[in-house]
Parts: sequence; C-alpha cells; structure tokens
Amino acid sequence: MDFELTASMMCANYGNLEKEIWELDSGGIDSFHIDIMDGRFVPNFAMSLNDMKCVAGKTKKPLDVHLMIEHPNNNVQLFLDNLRPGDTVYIHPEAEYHPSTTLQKIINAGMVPGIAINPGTSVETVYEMLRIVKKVLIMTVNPGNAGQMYMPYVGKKITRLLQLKEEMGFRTYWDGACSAEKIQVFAPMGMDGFVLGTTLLFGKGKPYGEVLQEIRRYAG
Ligand code: S6P
Ligand code: MG
Repeated sequence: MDFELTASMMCANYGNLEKEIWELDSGGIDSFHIDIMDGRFVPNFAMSLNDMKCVAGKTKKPLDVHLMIEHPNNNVQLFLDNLRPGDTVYIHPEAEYHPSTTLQKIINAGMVPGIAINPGTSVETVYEMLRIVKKVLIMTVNPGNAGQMYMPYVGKKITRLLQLKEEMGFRTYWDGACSAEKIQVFAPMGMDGFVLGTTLLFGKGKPYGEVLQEIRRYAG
C-alpha cells in the first residue's frame, strides 16, 4: 500500500535541528511538514519563515508548508520565494476573503496548491475549491498545537472526502493525533498521506528510521 509519511517539524528537537532533519531524511521520511503560525489565526507561534528556510536548506525532500496565518494572500509570496517547485503550500480557506486568488498564486509559482480543513469546517464550505487544489489536509484536531486528542466527529467528513477525491482530482492527507490504528484503518480506505507528530514519531526514544519502518510494515 502506498502512502506518504511527513514529519511535523514543530515537534522536532530544536536543540539539534540539523541532526533531526538528517535522521528523518536518511530514516526514510517522504517529506517535511512545516507548521507556520501567526498567533492570530491560531493561538500559538510554532514555526516561521526562517525555520522553513533552514529545513529547506538541509534536505532535498519536498516541503509541505501548512500556513495557519490570517490573510495568507498578504504574505504567501515570502514563502513561495523560498520553496522549490513541487513543494506543497496549504492555506486555510477560513483565513482569507478570496482563497481562490491565493491558491492561484501558489499554482503560478509552480507549487502544489492545497487547502487545510478545520474540524468545524464543512465540505460544502470548501466544495468549489476542491476543483482547484491538488491536496486536502484534513485537520483531525483544532489547529495550533501538537499532542491533542483526535476529534471523532471528523470521521464522517473524511469518508465523504475519500469518496470525492477521484472525481474531483485531489489527494487527502491526515493532520492531527495520527496513531498506528488510524493509519491501519484509513490507508486502505485511500488516505494518501499522514502527518506524524508526537503521537507516533517524536520523543519515542527510538531512531526515526526504525519507527518509520515499523509504520510501513504494519500498514503495508
Ligand atoms: C497542528 C499542526 C499539526 C501538528 C501535528 C502534531 O496545528 O497543524 O501539524 O503539528 O498534527 O501531531 P500530534 O501527533 O502531536 O498530534
Ligand atoms: Mg500541520
């Protein structure tokens, strides 16, 4: 079964970020998930532009940039200017008046356009954008922090998006409290990728390569 594993870098050890990136990269991670926060759209500050540049400079693997900022249209160019073609940029449609304009900027820059959907945001609210984007990041926790509990009510929306993805041409990614059990259930249903944070990857006292191999084995 083919699915993508991406590391949530806000959960990494910043005391030795270079080593963390190297270990994840050589351990077989597919991409690096960068949670950018502004303290307004979400009540936290996690990573910022310089952190993203640092990760980009230390790996050749793709970046998966999750913008949790108000009015991303005002600042998205700063991020686009420091990414490589083929990297992904997710915006939150709730954070912008005209999200389709911002998505077009992302497409014009050669990046993969995505939307992140909050637990409380319905498929209906973002339906037309599903035709524009290539990726949908399904938030299974409220955005802002790592180490939260999975919100079971998101399950119905996940099933709906998995039904729509072929017809509308997007891929689906899981973000929040991703456990072994969730990968075992949702990868066979067609989930294309999973963001790994404190639940499954970081702080386990095991080399990342070992954890990643285990995940691929039990869901393979
Ligand atoms: C949350 C953020 C996520 C988390 C990740 C943490 O706002 O978008 O990417 O960093 O989900 O994973 P976990 O396993 O600690 O919930
Ligand atoms: Mg995220």
